[in-house]
Amino acid sequence: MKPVNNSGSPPIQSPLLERELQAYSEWKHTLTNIMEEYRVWARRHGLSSDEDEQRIDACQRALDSDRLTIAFVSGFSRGKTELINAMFFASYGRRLLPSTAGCTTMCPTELFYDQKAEQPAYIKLLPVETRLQRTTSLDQLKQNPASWVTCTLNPSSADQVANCFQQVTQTRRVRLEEAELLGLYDPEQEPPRKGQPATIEIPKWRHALISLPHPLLKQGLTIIDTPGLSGLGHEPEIPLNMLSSAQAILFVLAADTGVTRSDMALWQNWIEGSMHARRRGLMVILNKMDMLWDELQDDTTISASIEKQCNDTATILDLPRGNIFPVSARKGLLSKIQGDKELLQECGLLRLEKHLFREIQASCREAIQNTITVEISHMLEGTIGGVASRHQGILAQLSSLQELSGKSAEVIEHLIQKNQREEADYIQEIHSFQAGHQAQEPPTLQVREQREQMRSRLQKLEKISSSRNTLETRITELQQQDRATRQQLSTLRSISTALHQQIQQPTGNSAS
Ligand SMILES: Nc1nc2c(ncn2[C@@H]2O[C@H](COP(=O)(O)OP(=O)(O)OP(=O)(O)O)[C@@H](O)[C@H]2O)c(=O)[nH]1
Ligand SMILES: [Mg+2]
Repeated sequence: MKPVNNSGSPPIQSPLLERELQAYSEWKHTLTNIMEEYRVWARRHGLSSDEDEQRIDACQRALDSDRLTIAFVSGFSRGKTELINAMFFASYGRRLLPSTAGCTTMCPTELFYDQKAEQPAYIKLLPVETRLQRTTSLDQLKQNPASWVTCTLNPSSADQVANCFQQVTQTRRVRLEEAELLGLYDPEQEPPRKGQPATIEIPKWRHALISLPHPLLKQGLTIIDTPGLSGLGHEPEIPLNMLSSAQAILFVLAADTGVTRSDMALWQNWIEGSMHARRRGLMVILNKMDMLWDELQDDTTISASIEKQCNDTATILDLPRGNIFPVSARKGLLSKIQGDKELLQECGLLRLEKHLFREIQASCREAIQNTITVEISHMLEGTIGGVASRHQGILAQLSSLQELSGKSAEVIEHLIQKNQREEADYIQEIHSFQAGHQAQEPPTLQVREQREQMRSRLQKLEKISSSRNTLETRITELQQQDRATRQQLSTLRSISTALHQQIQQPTGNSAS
């Protein structure tokens, strides 16, 4: 895609964001691999259960579907869309999403990459008439392609993409009754005045889904652009759900006006309440900082007035000063497109981008760490515990058999010696007996009985000897099991260590 850039410098990409997201994806990939390694190993050693398999599946699905979501919220015309263009789409060399004076974005717009789609570059628009199907939630509507109007995007043409994006600004003029029926007009709040046309302008679309093969979106980033104040109020379900699931919310104000009454209402209605549940990821942007740049004032005076605006905003919204970011989205977009590094530094965008990614990565990692710690670490610990107690059992059995085996050896030795003595005595007796009788005389009854006793003793000895063999075989078996179980424990412990180390491992530069 050719950038529109007359300065000759290439447009500035967002290497920081791309690097960070790349590192984050690799971090998740390694976690998935460790779990898969465990799954294969556990199956081979007969240590896997259906429940364990399901846990691993659930964790891998969570890692797979994990998205970093950033939502932009403000009153109309504070510069949300321009900020999105500047932060993420400057490499297209032009303003990609429509940003003009007055109300521009008319419906909540989600930008992401749909890797499962056959044609992954599209814009899908939900007609406002679907508001008549009051029981149908956005999630249900998302499952029903027939409800949406789809346009295919050509990612190699920035102009074609930007033209298609213009649709999010579309409105329709309808009669007041129709607007009322759609829930977009309340005659009690705004009674029609005499002489005024009985029509009203309403958004043409309820929601826009944009899938674009863009490097950051492909890494799992989702960006949510919301319409100004009125749009949020019309579709409460959509922004509320989106805001609660977003890892970061950027609340945009204009630096020249500070916190206006309508900004305050929006803050109190939509953001403030969710702050308690949100430990991190809330940033307030003082946009249009360039409006405070004044050639007739020196740099120190300008910096002091910007700092004052930031401090005042922090006080009014009861936030730490570190959550307030003065930027100029317009100059940011321009500086990136023109490759002007000095202007990029001045416009405050780099500081915001760095902070933003540190925040969202940290909150995503926290969520993943919690899931994996709860699901997989517990499962691994359970398996290690099971194998360890089996090992203890093997060792106990081994020790008692070895003790027995020692005893049997003594007993057998004793018996053999006794038998040898008896045999010697017997032979001695026979010799003495034969000396007193004729050599060829048949053995007497007594001699026959003695021989029988001798034979029976020898049989007993053979039995003892064979049971000793069985005992030794069993001991050898147990010794083999001991070695195999030790090996299993060592493998399990190294998988567990690898998993924990990976969970704690910092990703990318911002984590350091
Ligand atoms: N001077 C200046 N103007 C800006 C800046 N950012 C945005 N604007 C202008 O402010 C106007 C509104 O910008 P948008 O990006 O459309 O604002 P928005 O918040 O998306 O507005 P809605 O979509 O209507 O809610 C446009 O004319 C922009 O060019 C900035 O940093 N400096
Ligand atoms: Mg906008």
